[in-house]
Amino acid sequence: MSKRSAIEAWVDDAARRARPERVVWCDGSEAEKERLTAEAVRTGALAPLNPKKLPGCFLHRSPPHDVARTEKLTFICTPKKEDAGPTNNWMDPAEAYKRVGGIFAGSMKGRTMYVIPFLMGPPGSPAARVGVQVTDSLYVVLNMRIMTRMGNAALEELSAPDAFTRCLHGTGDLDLARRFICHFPQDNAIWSVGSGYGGNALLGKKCLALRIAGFLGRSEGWMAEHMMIVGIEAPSGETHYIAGAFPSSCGKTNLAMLIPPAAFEGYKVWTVGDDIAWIRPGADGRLWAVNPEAGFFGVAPGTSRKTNPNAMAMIQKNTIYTNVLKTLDDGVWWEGMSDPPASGTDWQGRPWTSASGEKGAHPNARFTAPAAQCPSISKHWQDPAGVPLSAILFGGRRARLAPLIYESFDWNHGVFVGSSMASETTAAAAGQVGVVRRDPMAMLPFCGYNMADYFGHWLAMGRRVKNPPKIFHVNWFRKGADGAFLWPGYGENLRALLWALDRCHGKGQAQETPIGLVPTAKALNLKGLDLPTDRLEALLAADADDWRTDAADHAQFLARFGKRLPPEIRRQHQALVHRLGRVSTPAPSTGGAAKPRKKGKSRTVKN
Ligand code: OXD
Ligand code: MN
Repeated sequence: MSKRSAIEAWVDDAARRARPERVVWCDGSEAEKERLTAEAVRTGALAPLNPKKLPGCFLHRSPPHDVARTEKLTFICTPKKEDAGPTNNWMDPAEAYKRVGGIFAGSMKGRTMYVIPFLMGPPGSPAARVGVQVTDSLYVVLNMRIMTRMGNAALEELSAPDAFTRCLHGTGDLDLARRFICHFPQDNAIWSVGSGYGGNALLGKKCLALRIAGFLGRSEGWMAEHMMIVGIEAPSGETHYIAGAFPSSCGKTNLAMLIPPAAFEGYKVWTVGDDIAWIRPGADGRLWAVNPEAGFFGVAPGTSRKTNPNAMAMIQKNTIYTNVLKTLDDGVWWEGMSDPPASGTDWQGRPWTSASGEKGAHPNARFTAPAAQCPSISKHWQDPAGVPLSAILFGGRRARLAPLIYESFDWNHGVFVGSSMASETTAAAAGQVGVVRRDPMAMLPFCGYNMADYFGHWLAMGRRVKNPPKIFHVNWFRKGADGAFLWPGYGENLRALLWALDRCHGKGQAQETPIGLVPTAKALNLKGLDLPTDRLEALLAADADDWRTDAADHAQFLARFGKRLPPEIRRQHQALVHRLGRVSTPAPSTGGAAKPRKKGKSRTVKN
């Protein structure tokens, strides 16, 4: 059997189903990029932008109902429903193959089917995985070319003829009633029809690198996480790495590319990844992370020279812009980038003026740019071994409740803290924006199996390594009584990261509270920042009543997993409740009384 024979057989099968006029294999070359880009411009999938201002950049406009991930139409198709768990949509695999296969059948008549071999992870890395996607969308091909190592480079990494994820994609008629994003973890396969949007259609990203990889990682002893990875270099030249899980559109890209505040001369911040981390135990007893992606599919609105100068520098060339406003000189603009132009063409291709009060760009408008173009890209971003993690952050968008930063008592408590994550929903997924929902480890939409087992896997990973990273929770989005953000965010977030690294090195003052270890007011380096004491106190406070309410809500969420919930998570919940005082734990009991920690003596937790 030749190395490519299993791929060829699978592609033949896909072509028999979709019946395209022609099949084109992508090799990933520059010449191919030129050819396919010209073709995309000819067919209208891409519009050229000003080649002097934005060389190699193009604009794509999506149909208005295909601009975000559609979580309601995303399914985990395991033979047993309980293996998908209560937080995923489930479909029986036979039914899913039949339904999606029916929509896919003949859907490429008169069109081209592109075959995209792609590699997730650095070439030569034991962590890397090969996928093969077929698609009829040139936009998808050109995005996959940026986001993955596409073409021959991927085929060279195939370890065995069958060792690839089968990624079947067709745009279909884009009708929501005929849109399905189905995952078959047991078959190492993904079938997606009816959408051309990033997270639904670039199958290497959320579908493979999180849902399928998560399933594989559980049986193989590694983790696939919705995390950015950043290196902080101290003036001494030492660099320490932090991975951070935040829900979509909550600032992972900005955090991964942050510029230290002026008072932190000599510090450098290095970007390893902005969205996904594959994490495995190293021989040295630490956890090591690689970024499986090769590009950044970032949220444009809010990105500016002030909030993320590195991203702005990165996207001046070879970038695909999706659903942004086009200016009169064929440049791009979005809300939060700069003062608005007087007029332009909005993300739907309609004439727009700044006086209209309408959004020029869609709130989930995106840029797709090669990681290598990022000025802060780490020299280790493609290191086959990855980078060793000192700390893991969990963070949500929460106007109340969570302090700026707190440290978990230990790994198991950290896993519990991750399980308690909640955040306001954003425009990255279709549906209502701004509603607080539980989003454990920022993986609610991306966990490819029962989330109770996922918590169990996290607990097990902690037992496997001698020196696990310390786990922290952060919240850049806390608001004061006046509704304004208490913390300036962006580059200033480095101050919290440095406290976390201090804690990893046995330094940094903390006070023990019922929720975890919160920095003392003096422990954060606030040099050069004008932050009144009452604001700092408000930022670091944990109101016991709020936390009791939250603990009750968390308990309800955990109760959905029934007996499958690891007893340790339930024990952690009981221990938190005990520390907070008064509030019951409705999750079903399997015995094993909580081992209470001694009650916190903090001033900041108000009882
Ligand atoms: C993304 C998302 O595109 O999380 O990264 O939606
Ligand atoms: Mn994401």
